[in-house]
Amino acid sequence: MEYKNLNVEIKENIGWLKMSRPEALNALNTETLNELNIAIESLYEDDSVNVIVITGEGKAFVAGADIAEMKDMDALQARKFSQTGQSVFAKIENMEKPVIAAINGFALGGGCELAMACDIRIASEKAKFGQPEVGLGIIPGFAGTQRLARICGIGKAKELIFSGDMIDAAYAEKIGLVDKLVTPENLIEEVEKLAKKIAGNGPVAVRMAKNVINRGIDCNLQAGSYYEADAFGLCFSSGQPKEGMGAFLEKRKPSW
Ligand code: CO8
Repeated sequence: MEYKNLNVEIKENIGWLKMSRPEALNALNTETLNELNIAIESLYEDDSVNVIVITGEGKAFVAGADIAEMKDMDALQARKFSQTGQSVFAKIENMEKPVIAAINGFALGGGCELAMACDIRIASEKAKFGQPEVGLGIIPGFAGTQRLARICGIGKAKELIFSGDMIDAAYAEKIGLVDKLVTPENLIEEVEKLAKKIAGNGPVAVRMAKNVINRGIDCNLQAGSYYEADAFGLCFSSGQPKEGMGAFLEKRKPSW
């Protein structure tokens, strides 16, 4: 499918999804969110894709929700817009395939929220982060109040959200918002290296692991461990453990 505000490409089991609305620093309007929803769904359905990477074109990853579109919304339209973004980002978080955010530049407001919905955040040293919504008279609306507190802790979330401060990538890494920092020139290469590594592992095992980590974090240890044992058992229904362990014992690479 042709998208207006995204570029999607599949290469060697990796689905590359590039936010591509550079004239507005890739800001998320309704059209872009709807396209993102379709693209994510189609990469999920495509059996050749094991890992998804989301990145941005130009100097931004995503500079937030589209301020021009939001400005004249009434309360119900704003609520609907918030729910649309939340549901697309929940799809990214909940789908079983791993999603890496390759953060090339500004990740502000809805852009920071998009990055937080991804499983792993790798950022260029030039990237900038923040939840500047309160300066616009609004609050984060794509679940940023929830995910930032869970990722960085309640104090840091409040500091960033109340102040609206923009922070650099080094500080974002320090507070755990970024998992790995790389030079701008190496961003795609580093992300590709990780994506290929993940894509070469047992696909069912990787999906089960994502599922269990995500579900378990909302449970107590005992419930999460119980869920882990179920998922561990479920891996065996795919036949992939037999191949993975057989390959180890026969000193060869597994063929999934
Ligand atoms: N929305 C719409 N347009 C934008 C946005 C945005 N978020 N960000 C940048 N643009 C546009 C600019 O208006 C400008 O357009 P034009 O060339 O037509 O004037 C173009 O992109 C380039 O931007 P700048 O000239 O400002 O570029 P600079 O390099 O000078 O500055 C910044 C870059 C610092 C990123 C600056 O553009 C900026 O501060 N952008 C806004 C960042 C922001 O406040 N983001 C949060 C938005 S609110 C949000 O995300 C809420 C999410 C939850 C919504 C819930 C639903 C209700």
